[in-house]
Amino acid sequence: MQDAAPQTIHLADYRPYPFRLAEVDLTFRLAPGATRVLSRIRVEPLASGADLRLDGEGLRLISARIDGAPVAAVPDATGLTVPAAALPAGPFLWEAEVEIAPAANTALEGLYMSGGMYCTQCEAEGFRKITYYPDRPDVMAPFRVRIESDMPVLLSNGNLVAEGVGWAEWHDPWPKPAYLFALVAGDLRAHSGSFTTRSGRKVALNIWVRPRDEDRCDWALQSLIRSMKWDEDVYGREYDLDIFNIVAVDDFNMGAMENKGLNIFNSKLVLASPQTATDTDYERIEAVIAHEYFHNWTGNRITCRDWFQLCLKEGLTVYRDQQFTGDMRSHAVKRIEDVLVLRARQFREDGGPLAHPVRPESFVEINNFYTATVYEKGAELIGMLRALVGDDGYARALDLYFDRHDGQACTIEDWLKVFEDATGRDLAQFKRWYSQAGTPRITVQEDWQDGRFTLTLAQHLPPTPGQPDKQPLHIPVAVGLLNPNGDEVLPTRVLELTEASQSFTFEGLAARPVASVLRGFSAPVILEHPQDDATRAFLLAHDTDPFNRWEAGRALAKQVLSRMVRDGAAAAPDWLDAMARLVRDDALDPAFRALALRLPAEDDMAQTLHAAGIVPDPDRIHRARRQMAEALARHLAHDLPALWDRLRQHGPFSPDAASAGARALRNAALALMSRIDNGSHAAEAWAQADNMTDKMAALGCLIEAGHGGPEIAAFAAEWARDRLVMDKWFALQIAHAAPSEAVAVAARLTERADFDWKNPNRFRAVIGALSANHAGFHQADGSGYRLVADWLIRLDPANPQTAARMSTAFETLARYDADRQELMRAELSRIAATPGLSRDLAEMTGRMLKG
Ligand code: B3K
Ligand code: ZN
Repeated sequence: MQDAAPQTIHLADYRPYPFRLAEVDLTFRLAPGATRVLSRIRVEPLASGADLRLDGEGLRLISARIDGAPVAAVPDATGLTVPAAALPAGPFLWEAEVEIAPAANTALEGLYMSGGMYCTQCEAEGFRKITYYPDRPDVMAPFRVRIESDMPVLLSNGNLVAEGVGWAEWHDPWPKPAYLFALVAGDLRAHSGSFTTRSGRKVALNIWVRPRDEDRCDWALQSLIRSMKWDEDVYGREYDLDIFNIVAVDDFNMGAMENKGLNIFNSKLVLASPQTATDTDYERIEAVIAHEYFHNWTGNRITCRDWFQLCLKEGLTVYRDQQFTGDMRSHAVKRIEDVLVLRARQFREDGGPLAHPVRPESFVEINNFYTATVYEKGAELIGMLRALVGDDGYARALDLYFDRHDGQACTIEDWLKVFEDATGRDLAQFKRWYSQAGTPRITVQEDWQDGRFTLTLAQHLPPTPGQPDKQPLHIPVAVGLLNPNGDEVLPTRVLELTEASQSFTFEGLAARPVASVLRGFSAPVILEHPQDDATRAFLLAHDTDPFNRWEAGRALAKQVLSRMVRDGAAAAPDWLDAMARLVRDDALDPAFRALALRLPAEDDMAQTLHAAGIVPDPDRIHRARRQMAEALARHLAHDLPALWDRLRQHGPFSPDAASAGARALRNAALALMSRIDNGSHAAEAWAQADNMTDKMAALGCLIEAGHGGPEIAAFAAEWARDRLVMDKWFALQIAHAAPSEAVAVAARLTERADFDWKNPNRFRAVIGALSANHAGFHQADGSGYRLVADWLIRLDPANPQTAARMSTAFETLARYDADRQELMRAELSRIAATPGLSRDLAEMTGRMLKG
């Protein structure tokens, strides 16, 4: 069915739904081409005179009845309306039967098929593709679901209440919005366990996968058990059903989905074995299992009033999963990783045409707002609130939130009010973080006079689309001071910046201190703190705040690299020496050292140069970064092979944080050595690798050294039948291709029979990897832009959501030179002009072209 004419939805237009749904009863008669869905809904009017409006898209209506009598409801493109005059005065029973075709559903939204199984994805507005329903998060109801199918395993939300051959009935007692509905039917195997909650409820846990994948589920199961325990220990939140099911599916638009009691996951975020998954996969699986589980309270028990409030559940749940990973692994390392992602994705978004507030005020397609801003910046806002009210205040506010709002659909106003009520603080100015888009810049000025040290902080929030003028924000800036000998003279203190410019004075200091500003990255801002190479090297060696220690090294590296890009300077000795000290410091966590050794990414440098008013040249950035790595490899020519030898692991593979950190450092050393040894260590590493982490690292180095042909072939021969491993194989070749070859490599890969482009993981592995190869995507002849645009146009009719998401490859267009900008605009215009373009992709290209 054709998309309805796109309409813009506004937060200001919110109106409560005029009916309550007391009970929802669904029967599914599953068949790939013609599934019948019968719904029986007890409806109670909340206001008189309201029409009954139900959402519905792509449904074939078979029958509709009210209290048993047929109603003449004529569906339109987005649903159907029963006029108030045709409704009984009091409560009534709505019954409808519709037909849908899951096998034809390539958009992977609503009920669809993946690898022969049925599954659903309803958030945000997919339930309307299953039956007629008020598909909005503030309409919550208990669901009873009967599934009829010859598939051996039949699952839905809640508890299993009855089953027989060819059918099963589920009941979810917790009122929920339709976006949390889920159904799965397939030939599945369970890897099972159990968890007993602190009040003694024994919960059956199942990870459902396709036959033969059962032996790759234990990490996910153990991650789930750790998450359940952690949420009890840290937030006092217990699980509330007798069963918790997770299902892995191969075709999935995102990572995973928190459906009540029946989470559905992209199989890449469930399945792990040492032979097939990297350390990064293991860490991500643990984090996403936790994230979806934590949604049970922050998202499901307390949900969003409307989709503008998405950050209410996503920002908070991301913040919770970040804390969890920090507790399981290392807070310092996790914070650095999170800030790297924030800068790479959210700052990038904030700096371009797609910038929007954490709580947007309008949208055309809500799926386009599952963004780094809503998620990652949303999480930063929680961290800032906590910095402002302290750990105790945060704990009190959260307890109040769960007490006051359990079972409700809430807003950001409700959220901030619990903080105000629990702590007595006024958060009116803080609230601007939710409505003003863009990344604030804070400039720092130091003054030292008569034993008084003054820091003057000034904030500026640049204009963003639709928001030319901004008000000052309430920003927690964590600061510490060090003595010139490296001792801390002022432990971390949170300064509250609320004015455009403000000074903070520190008295009683014997010598001019070195300031460590924005410790722990206490706010999502760009800090402009003029410090010379030597001061940054000093902080990298001495800062007591681990995040700022890393940050000093990063700022130094960026300073050095930007001089190399601009004037062809050589890698600065201060930086080389600082890196040498770090590599030799065995007291430092290897995972931390691995991160500190990682050079700034090319896209990050382009962003940094653009922010400094310089037009980035992707090829120059690429060359300078290579030279920087080579200079470091030469400088550490004696250290690296020794480090690499020393970190060799013996015994069976373990995915724990310490072992993963050692592998990360060892592979960082390998990557550097490979710059100057023509790949000889990488060849040795490849031959010895007994796990996927080391295999991928070695193969990447071989490709970059200009080798790897036979290894690429051997890898493909070994793993041809494993979709997840082959995704890595596709992506790796593009990620490590030289800039002038990346487009050709990607184009060649798209010609393979196993380039199953309708599978989002495979599409991302090729087209996403090309967009992420900075100098490859931005080839001056426009071939990178063209290939990506061709594939977005091809994907859009099949899967608008993934096409729209991948179109963000073009969001950085304003950074580059006039020729590249013109080429990128031409591709965006070509996409925009495609007949029948989806609402999703039309909104994205429209926003990018508008700028
Ligand atoms: N809530 C889902 C995301 C749904 C995306 C819809 N396009 C996963 C998550 O954030 O946990
Ligand atoms: Zn989430």
